[in-house]
Amino acid sequence: MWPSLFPEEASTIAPRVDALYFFLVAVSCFFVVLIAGMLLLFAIKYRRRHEHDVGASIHGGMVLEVTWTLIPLGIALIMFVWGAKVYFDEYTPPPGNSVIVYGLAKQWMWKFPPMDGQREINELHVPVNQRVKLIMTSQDVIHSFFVPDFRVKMDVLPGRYRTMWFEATRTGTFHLFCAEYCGTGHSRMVGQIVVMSPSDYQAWVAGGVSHNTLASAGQTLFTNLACASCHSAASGSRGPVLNGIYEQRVKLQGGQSVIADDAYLRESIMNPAAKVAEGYQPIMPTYQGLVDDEQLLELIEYIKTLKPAAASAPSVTTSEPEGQGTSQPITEHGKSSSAVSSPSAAPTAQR
Ligand code: HEC
Ligand SMILES: [Cu+2]
Repeated sequence: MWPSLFPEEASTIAPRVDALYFFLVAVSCFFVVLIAGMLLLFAIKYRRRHEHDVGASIHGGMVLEVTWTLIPLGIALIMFVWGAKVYFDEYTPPPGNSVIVYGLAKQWMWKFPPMDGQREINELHVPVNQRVKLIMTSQDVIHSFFVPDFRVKMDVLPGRYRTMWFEATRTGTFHLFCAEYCGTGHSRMVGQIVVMSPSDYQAWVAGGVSHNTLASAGQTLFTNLACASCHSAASGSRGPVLNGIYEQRVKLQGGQSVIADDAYLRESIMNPAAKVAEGYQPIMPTYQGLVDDEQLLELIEYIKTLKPAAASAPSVTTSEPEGQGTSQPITEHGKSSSAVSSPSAAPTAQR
């Protein structure tokens, strides 16, 4: 629109943020003009004309008072409801398919461990017209992920996962800033988001050197850290089998329950005693200090690829008939046949 004054509108949420912003500016302008105009008008109209003038005494006007209370109240409520709607839409990733991106912020760089693509620093490649869900954490102080052209900004906090999403609407290169003063190198903590056409993106993903994705690195860790000694069907139920746990409701000791999202998986590994799954003893050791943030992401990514043992067969076969599960009749309660499948799910699952 105004290229030099205003960042581009390059995401689906950008026009909505701008509409709200222009509304706020318009309301402010209107009242500035109204108040300043009346100030001038009244100063002239009711100026003192003679030295002995005495102002008229006024005892208030109910109608006037109610009007100038209710109208601004209404306007403020419009701003509140509108703003809240945009805010919640921006920070709640819609369900359904999106490209998942992990981000690690540290003094003074942005790291994006590879999902299917390549390891990136201060640069992130995403496809156009596709939702991108960001799961981010910081390895030291508070940073803030800010892409002005997308109108997205999120504080990135240590010890916690934060999620946000965006959908870029045009290809190109867009600035990424850290928008939270984070130390000497703060001004250098910049990068770029490269939005690519779907075919370019596929080519870029395929160009990843090895297919050592997060999930397969996680699988190695899962073995090396002996997670499997408690978390496999063969472990005699010392710990819960983790297949299919992601985004499912998990019952906890004491009757409560939680959704097993990224934050829950993170906490279960770093601080297992915080929320103990129902029916299990709190015997899991903490892995705080044993795994770093990146390894933690790898483990979580691996856990997400573990398909539920019995229920996966129908859902897998609907998308792409692989001939394996389709020929067998799926009996509703017959778990025995599929229970033999080991948890070594292919880590190439696409979301
Ligand atoms: C000594 C056995 C043991 C080891 C080793 C172990 N866990 Fe656990 N884990 C458990 C038990 C028991 C629970 C359930 C009780 C709880 O929530 O603390 C559990 C819970 C979990 C949960 C939450 C599951 C749920 O249903 O709520 C996750 C995720 C998890 N572990 C991941 C891991 C990972 C990853 C590793 C390896 C880095 C690991 N565990 C190593 C015993 C173990
Ligand atoms: Cu920073």
